[in-house]
Amino acid sequence: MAASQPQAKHLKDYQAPSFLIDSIDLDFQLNETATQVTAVSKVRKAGQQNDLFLHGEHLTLISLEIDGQGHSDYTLSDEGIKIHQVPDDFILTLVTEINPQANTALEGLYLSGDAFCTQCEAEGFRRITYYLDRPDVLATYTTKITADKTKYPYLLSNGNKVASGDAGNGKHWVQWQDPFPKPCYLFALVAGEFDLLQDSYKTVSGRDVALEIFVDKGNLDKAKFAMQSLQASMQWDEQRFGLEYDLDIYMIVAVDFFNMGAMENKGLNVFNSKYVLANDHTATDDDYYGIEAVIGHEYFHNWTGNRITCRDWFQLSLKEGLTVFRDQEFSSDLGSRAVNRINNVRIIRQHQFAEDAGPMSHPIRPESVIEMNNFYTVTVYNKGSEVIRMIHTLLGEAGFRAGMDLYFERFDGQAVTCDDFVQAMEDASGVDLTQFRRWYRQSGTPQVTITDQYDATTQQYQLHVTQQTAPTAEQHEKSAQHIPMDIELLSESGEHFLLAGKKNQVLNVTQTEQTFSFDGICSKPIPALFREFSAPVKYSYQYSDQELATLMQFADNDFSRWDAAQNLFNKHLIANVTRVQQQQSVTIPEFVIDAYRGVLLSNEIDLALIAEVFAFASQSSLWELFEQVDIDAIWQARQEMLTQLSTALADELACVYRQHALKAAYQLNQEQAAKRALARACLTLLALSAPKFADELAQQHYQNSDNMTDTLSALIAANVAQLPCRDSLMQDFDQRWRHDALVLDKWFSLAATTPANDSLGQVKALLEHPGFSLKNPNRTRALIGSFVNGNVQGFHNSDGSGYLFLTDILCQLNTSNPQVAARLITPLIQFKRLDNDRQLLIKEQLNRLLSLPNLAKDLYEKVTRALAQ
Ligand code: B3K
Ligand code: ZN
Repeated sequence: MAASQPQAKHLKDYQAPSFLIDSIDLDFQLNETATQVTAVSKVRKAGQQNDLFLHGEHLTLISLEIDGQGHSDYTLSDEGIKIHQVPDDFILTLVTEINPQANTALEGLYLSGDAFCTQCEAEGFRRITYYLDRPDVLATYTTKITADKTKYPYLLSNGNKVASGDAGNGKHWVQWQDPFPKPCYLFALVAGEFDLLQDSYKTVSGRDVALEIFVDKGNLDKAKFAMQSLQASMQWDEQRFGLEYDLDIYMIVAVDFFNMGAMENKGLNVFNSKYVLANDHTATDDDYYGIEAVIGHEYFHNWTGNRITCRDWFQLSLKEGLTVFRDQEFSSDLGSRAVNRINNVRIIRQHQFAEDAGPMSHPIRPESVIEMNNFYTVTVYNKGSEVIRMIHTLLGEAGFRAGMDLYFERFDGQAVTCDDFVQAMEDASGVDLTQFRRWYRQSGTPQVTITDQYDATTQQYQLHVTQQTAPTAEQHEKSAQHIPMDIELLSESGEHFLLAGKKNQVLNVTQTEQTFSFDGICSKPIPALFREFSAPVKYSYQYSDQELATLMQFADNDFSRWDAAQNLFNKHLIANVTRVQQQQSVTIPEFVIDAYRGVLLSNEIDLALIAEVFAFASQSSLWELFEQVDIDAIWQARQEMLTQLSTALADELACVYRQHALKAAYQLNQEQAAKRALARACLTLLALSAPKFADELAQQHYQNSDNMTDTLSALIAANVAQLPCRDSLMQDFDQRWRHDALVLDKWFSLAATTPANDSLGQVKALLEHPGFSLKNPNRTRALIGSFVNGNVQGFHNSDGSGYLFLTDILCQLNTSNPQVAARLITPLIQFKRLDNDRQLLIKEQLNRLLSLPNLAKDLYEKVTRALAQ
């Protein structure tokens, strides 16, 4: 048990700060093991209290002065310092010492390789100095950094560089000034030796902004795409939202040791190198799109997050949901809207629905938190974005834009709440969002059930809609949500019935039970429901195979076509799981195979969409379809269905593969990417029924590839089907790419997802690979994360060995990097729908964690919530 039990904080207890800090001057004397930080803050009283409490952790206090006088009336604790009897207005000078080298949690100031860098969100600044570490305290910053000249030629912080000089003894210094008041979570400092890519951007009002991307020595050629993405982001935000950049310089630094994707620090983003470095030989199409999206996301935060920030951390979705929405729109405007939508929905269905159904369920605005880092979740981010998207659907593009304009006009420079945002949307558009606000406080996935009725004599069609949200772990009472349901109605031959003159209509589902009537419908229609995934809900309607095939072919909305294919597969998967459980054989009707054949050979359907239809849902994403998850039956049913599809479509798959595979020198564009994706889908599926043939194709594919996307396609096919060439290709890849950390991560990830019987043994052996280190989050996620999330058979082995293995790793990470540990634990806490034997094995491991003497609060929160289920 943790020494003293960590306490939760509650949204309802929010109180405005009783002191404010208007400006802070920071001085860093950088040293790997003993960095001295001097913080001079202008503090003023804003409430009734006489004692000032400042957060601080892992700090050594050297001195404390008030208005230049030594002050010893204070109390230190593990959480911070309480300074007693302070004046109303004063200058507080604090000198502290920290040890960046010992900081393996990668929060606060730490070393990534040979460079110093920081990560302060959510509550990392308190590891740098004692401070009011809360987002509603906004101050202007000046930062002076002094360090060794040769080891740290670049000294960076937020804002504009205002002075620099020689400090003697082989040291130099640089001073930065950030004119925009900000909360301390946006503070950043970087010092190191880098290669620098420079460019510029002329803003819409004609200001020149210097753009700088810092990468490890030798990686300059891999920063170009990130630079283009940054310029594209700046232009897009001007065009779509009328938002211009505000400083004279925008810097991005790529580091190898980083807990998450990237961080939007004002004017100085720090990025996981995974989201910066790319060239055609090292990066896949998806890597490129990921870079574009994350560069965009962090850039868009400058307005949604930095200029307007959160009042408290419960409001995190104010900036994250909105910024995810903005980055999704950016990717969709630049690339394929359909492919983007499909992939965003895959995340919701696979991960967010599972979070809602698990012990960590929470509304997009959580109400109670022990460790804030545990709430950077698919719910806050991705469901948060879906909630913004619903507002966009309800208001329309013009209404939404008016709402955004009003939001910026009202709140620029302030720390605000989700309610403030919704109010601006409502005021600007006149659309009533009273009931809609419930999405912010109610967790869980609404289940929408739809039945219909058609009357040929009156030509009236009715949709009966019911909604119900099951109780979640932390919230038992649920009410009806305001759900926008975007529909199309198609005839049997695929023609559209016009709905108020249009092919689609958005229905407002607001009651527990509701009926919608449509007149003038001359034959029984087939409804396409939740077009474009217009709400983050699960829905059911008893479609026949024939109806789904019609939607796959004729729905106007690309997402709906893909979704119909999902429904068709899922419907038969569910039936086949039952058959497997009853020891019957798995079957797929000829008609269903024909429907897939029709898609594969279609000249009408976009290639990218065909590729998405043939990129079948992973094992664990199918779990959402079941109340009780029978891991082995689902595995068998899926595997056999895919093998049967593969057998039946072997000729067509081979033909489509040949038509599109490896046709031209690599270029990153939508058309080519679609061809590569389709070739991969064909090859991977073919490998299941024709391993000998696929083995030849995979080898050729690997040898002839001039890019990482195709190289990986060959490896993926060889890996999932355990083709004979698998081991030699893997070996060759390892030899070839051992020097490149990001590419090696792909190799670790493939190795971890091998379907071989002794996969756990192989993963354990790889802990000794020279390129592996638990200290590096990317490597840890590549090997351990891929195993526990992507290797269902290996991790969920009924002997419990996978659970034991993960827990052993978590015990180590608990002390070195609790944030990474708390991410990795996810598959271990979402056990409620698994069989009893596995549940028992898992609980045993969770109890083992709970008995650790120093269980970090990140893990404590998740483990206790899981065991309380
Ligand atoms: N705001 C950061 C995430 C910080 C995570 C802290 N554990 C990146 C982002 O969402 O843009
Ligand atoms: Zn973000």
